[in-house]
Amino acid sequence: MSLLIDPVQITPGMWLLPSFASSAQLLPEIDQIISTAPLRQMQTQRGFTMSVAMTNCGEVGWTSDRRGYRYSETDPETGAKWPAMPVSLKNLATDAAKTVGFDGFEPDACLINQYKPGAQMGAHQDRNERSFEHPIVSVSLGITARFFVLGEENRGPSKSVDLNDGDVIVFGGEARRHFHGVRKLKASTHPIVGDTRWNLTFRVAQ
Ligand code: MD6
Ligand code: FE
Repeated sequence: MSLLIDPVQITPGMWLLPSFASSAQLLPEIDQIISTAPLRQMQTQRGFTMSVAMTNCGEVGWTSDRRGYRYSETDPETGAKWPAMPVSLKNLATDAAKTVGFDGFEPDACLINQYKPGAQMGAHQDRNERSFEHPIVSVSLGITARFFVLGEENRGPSKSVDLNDGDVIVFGGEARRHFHGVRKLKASTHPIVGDTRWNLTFRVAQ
């Protein structure tokens, strides 16, 4: 499948790989992960509850609570280590990065986001990772969401792209520091995934 992919550059450093991933292949992996590390709606430092439900796989996982954002080796809900990153997921991320010139991408963390209609993600930078030299690879499954990107500051004009089932984004170079987010998800149904959007972001956190 990936041989047919034509990467589209959205902004410098941000690439879209349309239909690079398959929800039929990935959903069973996600189900397995959430059976040991259940989805949860995290609190922000300011005390808001996120509309997106999250969990992780990998050596470390991203978490948020009243003390702030960080990566942790254990799931604060269960005290257990996060489930290992399935090799098939890791290879997908490594292949996507390589397709646009980031060779040797070896993620150690994967944040799994579940969106239901009405969920959104406000503009943010991903900056809890130790280094910005590595890209983030982002896989979208299920119903379509509108992703927006700004610049190094959280203002000014944004660029938007609709992320459909199977679409992969590679977010590296100068884009790695750019603010971005997801507009409120519109209700719709995907034949395999149902009324849900999944987003998996693969990172080199440590
Ligand atoms: C989402 N994605 O698509 C949220 N971050 O649901 C992100 O926040 C993101 O797609 C860094 C790099 C790529 C991303
Ligand atoms: Fe992000």
